[in-house]
Amino acid sequence: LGPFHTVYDDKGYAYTSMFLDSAVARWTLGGPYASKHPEQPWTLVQKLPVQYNIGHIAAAEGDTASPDGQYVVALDKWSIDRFANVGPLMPQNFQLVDISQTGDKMQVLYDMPIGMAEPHYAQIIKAEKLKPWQVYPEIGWNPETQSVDPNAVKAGSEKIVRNGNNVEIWMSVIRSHYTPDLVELNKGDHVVWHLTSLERTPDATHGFAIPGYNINLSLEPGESQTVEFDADKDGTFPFYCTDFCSA
Ligand SMILES: [Cu+2]
Repeated sequence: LGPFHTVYDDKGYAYTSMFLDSAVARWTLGGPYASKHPEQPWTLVQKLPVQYNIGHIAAAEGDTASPDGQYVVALDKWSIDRFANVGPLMPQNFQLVDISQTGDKMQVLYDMPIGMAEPHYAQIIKAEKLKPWQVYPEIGWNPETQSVDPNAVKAGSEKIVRNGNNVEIWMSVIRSHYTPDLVELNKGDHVVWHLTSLERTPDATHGFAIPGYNINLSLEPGESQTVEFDADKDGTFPFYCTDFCSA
């Protein structure tokens, strides 16, 4: 009952999410796919219970011309009694289903609670298809323009320039240190603050927080960012790295 979505494998089976049944239905395709499985074409082979009320469903490489056929993930909307209850909001539940054997041998291998909104459409692709950057291509990279930011600084060229009430800061960021590490402003100044991470080490992310001004940045290795604010409060305001590298 309650069929929602259908995905495919490499053995001529289709998998349909059954919302009201809380099940994954495996059924056979016909035509050119009829010889890939031992059963009759267009036949229900197995209804595997999942916990609970599955909406979307994803098969490994399932939307390509060459599905992988090893795994399906059931994206279940409700978990109810599956995990320790910590309040009215219970987690969604992703379940990894082994579909590697033919016939009625599907089984749930693993539960993964998701503490956020209802799981919707998802894809599973081979990891080697992803070629992510580990650090930005050059120091001072602006991810919005995909180029080196004109306000990026190199080590040694950091500076603070005051022009009347306008103060512009070019700061570098590296493990355990911001340069400059002291910035003096007057109440009423307009502040433009450029930050450049000099890091080339993968995963060496730094942060930059001035809690007194509600400023909170994440600076990935090599990234450059600019933040702008009006210094409208008296006092001394600490700034520090929220990735806790001691800067
Ligand atoms: Cu840091």
